[in-house]
Amino acid sequence: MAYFETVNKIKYEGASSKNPLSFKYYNPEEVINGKTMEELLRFSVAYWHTFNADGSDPFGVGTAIRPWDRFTGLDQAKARVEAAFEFFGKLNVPFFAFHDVDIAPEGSTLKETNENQDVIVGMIKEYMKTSKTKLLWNTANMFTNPRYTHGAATSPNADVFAYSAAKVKKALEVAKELGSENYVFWGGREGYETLLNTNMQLEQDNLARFFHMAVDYAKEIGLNVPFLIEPKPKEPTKHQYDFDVATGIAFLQKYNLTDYFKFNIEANHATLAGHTFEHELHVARINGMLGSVDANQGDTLLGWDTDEFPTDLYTNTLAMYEILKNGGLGKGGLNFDAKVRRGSFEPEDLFHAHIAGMDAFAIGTKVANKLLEDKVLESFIEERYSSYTKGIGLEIVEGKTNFRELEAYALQLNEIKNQSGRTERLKAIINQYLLETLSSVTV
Ligand code: XUL
Ligand code: CO
Repeated sequence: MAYFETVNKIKYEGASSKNPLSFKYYNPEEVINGKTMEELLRFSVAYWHTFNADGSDPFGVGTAIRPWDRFTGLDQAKARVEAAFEFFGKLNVPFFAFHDVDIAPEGSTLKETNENQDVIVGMIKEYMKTSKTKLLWNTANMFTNPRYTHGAATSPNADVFAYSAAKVKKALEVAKELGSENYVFWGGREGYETLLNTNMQLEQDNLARFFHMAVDYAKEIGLNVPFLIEPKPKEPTKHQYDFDVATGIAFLQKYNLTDYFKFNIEANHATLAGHTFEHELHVARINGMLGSVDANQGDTLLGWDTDEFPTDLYTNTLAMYEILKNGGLGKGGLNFDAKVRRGSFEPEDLFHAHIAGMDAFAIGTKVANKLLEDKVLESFIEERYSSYTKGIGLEIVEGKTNFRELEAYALQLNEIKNQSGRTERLKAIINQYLLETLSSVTV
């Protein structure tokens, strides 16, 4: 049966199309810099926001009634799989992502929960045989159930640590079974509420022990995929251990985990940490650790994780600039960890939201690619740092000088001349590229 009867397969129709259920800018077959947009952007649908969320918030119940809501339990989970693959096919999207609890209900025991997983994973595997949509990543939800109230791998309760290990063990087996491209760890409750009751050192040591056991088990079962840490500074805990990429790198270095982990960077998590999206992508990129992206956006007027669909062209341009400079996302993708607003409660809105995000990222990609082709920022930055390519600057970067020599050099300087950073000029150039790209595709 069809769950989205009013929607046909979404096609690229170009910017002048009046069909709301079409792509205006995302053309999966169009080649940019040697890759098709589909290969480059690797869009992914997040199961939890699209097939589980109902629009409820702390002040009110759900507003979205989905066609699969007339079922319950395992029957509902099966209906969700049918609906999901209909959605993936109609949206023509190459990837999806899920938490264990998104796809199958929890049972009253761990054994029963695992059995429910097996039923639905088997069904997903069948659907994947005839669908082009692959699994970008899966993960274990270790934050919703009350047992994780004090954390999972960082819980003060060793039984919770053990239970969490069992959950990740199962999720790694599922990743292997479904041929997942990556495995994600978002430490939803791996942090603390107050230092008055917290042994931070033990909690962080335990988190590292947990990651090492996950690495060992993945090796044991032949699961050879990047592990991705998804940083977030707060929410649900007051302070989360994977605060941002820089904090994550320090953690991975301290505990000898850098060989196995990269980062899954979420835009709204970056802004919650007081960074821009492009800052987090940049820090990961220059450290060779940009793994994948949770594509969404926050609201500048609201200080929490609103998980909106990423429609901001400026931000998407700067994000794609980092991604293109990284040579693409490798095995990662652009996963829409984004939800429709509570008022957009019709099933069709799920399509409108994804189309909006995909089109906005397609534009960002075109603008970023043109900026890179013309070496706009590269040339400026190269010139700005040119003092390090000759004379004393070259000696500094080659490690051939010292404080004594530098003092002697400084003493004979008459006047130090700086150059303008031209921030406003550069911002104007970005606007010019954005507008030029938009007018060239809107003919
Ligand atoms: C929560 C969040 C998660 C992770 C996966 O803010 O982003 O959905 O992406 O657990
Ligand atoms: Co996320």
